[in-house]
Amino acid sequence: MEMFSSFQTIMLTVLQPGDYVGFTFFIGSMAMMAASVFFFIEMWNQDGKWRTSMLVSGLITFIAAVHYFYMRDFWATNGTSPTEFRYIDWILTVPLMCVEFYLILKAFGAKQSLLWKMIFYSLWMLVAGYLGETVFRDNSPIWGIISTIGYVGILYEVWLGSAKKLANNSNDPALQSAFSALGWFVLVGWAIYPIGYMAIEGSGWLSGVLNPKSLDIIYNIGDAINKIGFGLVIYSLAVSKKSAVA
Ligand SMILES: *C/C=C(C)/C=C/C=C(C)/C=C/C1=C(C)CCCC1(C)C
Repeated sequence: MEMFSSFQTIMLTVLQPGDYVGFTFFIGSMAMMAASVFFFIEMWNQDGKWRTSMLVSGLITFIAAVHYFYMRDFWATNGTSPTEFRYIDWILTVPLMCVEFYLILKAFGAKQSLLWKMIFYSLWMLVAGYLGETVFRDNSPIWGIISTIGYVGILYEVWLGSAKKLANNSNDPALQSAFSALGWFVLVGWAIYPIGYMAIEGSGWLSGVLNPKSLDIIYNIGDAINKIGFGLVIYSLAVSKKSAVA
């Protein structure tokens, strides 16, 4: 009996039927890993100047894959949100997504100041979000609003600011359509996260409506869409630019 109950404790750390959060952590880890293999291998089939962008796409999904392995175990062991791993992942991968914007616009005159501005906005957004989910959890809406200022800063750069102007002036239809696809990911795909944040138990604006567990499910769906989607946009751009020689 003694042995059986400790066996059960071990069994609890694997997937249980009905553990939808656990499922999405598991699927997320596999999807991120598969996407990384794809981007790392496909980068060698692209012209040289696109390899850095492809490498960054692979790094984004690879960093996420490693964090998903940890988050999956953390969830299975504790049954609580792996907030620290989540934000460590984001603080590495979101700035790398800003790097993607910079890299594809570099040939059209993007300056490093654009990159630093976008990284600054993303750090602002994520630090405020982390504080709202941890230390100041009772006041999560206020920190969510502070965080949204950083998000709006990124949106401004991409939809109206200097990044948009560079894309418009590029006279390169392939670049422009990739840029606009990335812009839609930031506007619609990234807007998934604040919805998850509003599920914070107690103080979240939607905490009466959403099950607290939906926070991680929503974040996991957002990550899969955005990280793999971003990489695929870069991949299609690289493929469309491939010189005709086989
Ligand atoms: C790969 C990870 C990505 C693209 C993460 C993006 C995260 C966000 C856009 C988070 C935004 C938030 C707000 C705009 C307000 C509430 C707090 C956050 C951090 C969830």
